[in-house]
Amino acid sequence: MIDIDFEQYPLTGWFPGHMMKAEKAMQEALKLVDLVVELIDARAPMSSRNPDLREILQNRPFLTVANKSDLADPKASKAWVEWYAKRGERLFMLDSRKTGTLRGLPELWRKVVMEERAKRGATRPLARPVRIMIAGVPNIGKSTLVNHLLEKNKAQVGPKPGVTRQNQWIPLPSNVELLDTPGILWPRIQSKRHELLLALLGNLKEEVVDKILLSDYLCCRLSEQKNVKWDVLGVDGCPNSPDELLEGLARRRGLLRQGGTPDFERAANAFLKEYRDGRLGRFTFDLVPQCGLT
Ligand SMILES: Nc1nc2c(ncn2[C@@H]2O[C@H](COP(=O)(O)OP(=O)(O)OP(=O)(O)O)[C@@H](O)[C@H]2O)c(=O)[nH]1
Ligand SMILES: [Mg+2]
Repeated sequence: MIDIDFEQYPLTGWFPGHMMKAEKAMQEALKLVDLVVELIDARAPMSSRNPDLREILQNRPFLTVANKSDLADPKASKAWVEWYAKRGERLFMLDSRKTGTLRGLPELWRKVVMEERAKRGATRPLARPVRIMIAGVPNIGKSTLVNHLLEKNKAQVGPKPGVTRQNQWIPLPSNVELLDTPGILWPRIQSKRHELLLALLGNLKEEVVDKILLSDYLCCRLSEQKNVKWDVLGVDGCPNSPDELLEGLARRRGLLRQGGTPDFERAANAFLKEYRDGRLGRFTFDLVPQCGLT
């Protein structure tokens, strides 16, 4: 296992103004919604949860959906679903790009809303569509999910954070209205490792994080995992250091500077891309807490 002290590097503190505005807009839209669905990342079911969200959303009925499960370790996903269940919460695992896995979701959400209404003493049926807010960190797939539930590309989607800039209501045929919201982070990410993990998952703006540092972090995290397809990168097994990996990758792919020295920056980008495209395997970076229910 490779170990590096990442805490020696300063936090970026990336929390752009539009997120603060988005948070306010979410708070205002709250009174209109019956249910909030938070999308988290199946690869990091703890670290990709916004710790402030439950407070922001007060007592609204709340569901958690772990997206991008196609990139997470299936065994770990099962363990996370069980862990949530022990706490009396249901966690759904989703690959929101696959329409098949989404079937029945709006109906289920509608049922949750009806149950909540009954618990709160409502006796009359709802005379309007059920309204559901889709919230979560940037680039987690909120708009992709909304489009696939609608079976039309109405919400703008893109492989970087900050694509959705405003709340957008999207009516579904099943008498459900979805509110697509801009992704938000929280202003106080406490540790560099946490920030690097979110950057690795694509939740932070690319430009704010040093690519070589991020690739060092990825190398460390993969060195903790089994079944990494290191051969895709042209190395035999887990390297001894991130530099060894990048140097091997650069030489193998001809990513060289003038004079034949390895181009670490381009190698880091290639490494990150292979991981993000899922070619190195499926990994979950947050472990289920072992003792007790925290
Ligand atoms: N592998 C994988 N990729 C996904 C999944 N869902 C969405 N994506 C990809 O993730 C990227 C971001 O998707 P968006 O739907 O724009 O994400 P968003 O949460 O709306 O992002 P913001 O509007 O920036 O907050 C796109 O490149 C999608 O194709 C999934 O389940 N698995
Ligand atoms: Mg979006």
